[in-house]
Amino acid sequence: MGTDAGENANAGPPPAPATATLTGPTGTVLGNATLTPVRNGIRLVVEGTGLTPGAHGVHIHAVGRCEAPDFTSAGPHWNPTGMKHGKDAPGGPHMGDVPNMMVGADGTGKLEATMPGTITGGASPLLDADGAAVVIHAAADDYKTDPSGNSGGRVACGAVTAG
Ligand SMILES: [Cu+2]
Ligand SMILES: [Zn+2]
Repeated sequence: MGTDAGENANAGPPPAPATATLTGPTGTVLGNATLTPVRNGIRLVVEGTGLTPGAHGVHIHAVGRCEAPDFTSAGPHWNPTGMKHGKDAPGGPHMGDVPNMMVGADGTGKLEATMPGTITGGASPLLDADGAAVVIHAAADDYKTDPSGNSGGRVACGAVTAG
């Protein structure tokens, strides 16, 4: 008591993460994602469960709409800079391209990556008028085949909600 707020004057609030709950074709929850603004971009953490073991392509898609069962409503990969798909492709990658998620025998996996861009604010934020979605694919992303790295169907989708 009696102290003022001066000790916190330089701290500011921690950046609020944006979040997504990923569901499958029948509405089962298959994971969650957090997107946190960091100094050099966006820190993405995706945790999956109930998935088939192996590598799964994961991307940020351009539209925050997840209509089962195929989730084509989420649109193409987030690509405000007009690039090709994949870090190993000439003219790549999309800003929404991130590494594959490795899923273990127990059906769970975790992906952590830092991607460029801003969640809100700036010239082309992730959360623009039509939002954005996190999508997990059935197969591995080969990091070079346009437009989606040959990663197969969309098995889980979650619209990103601002923090
Ligand atoms: Cu995708
Ligand atoms: Zn892509």
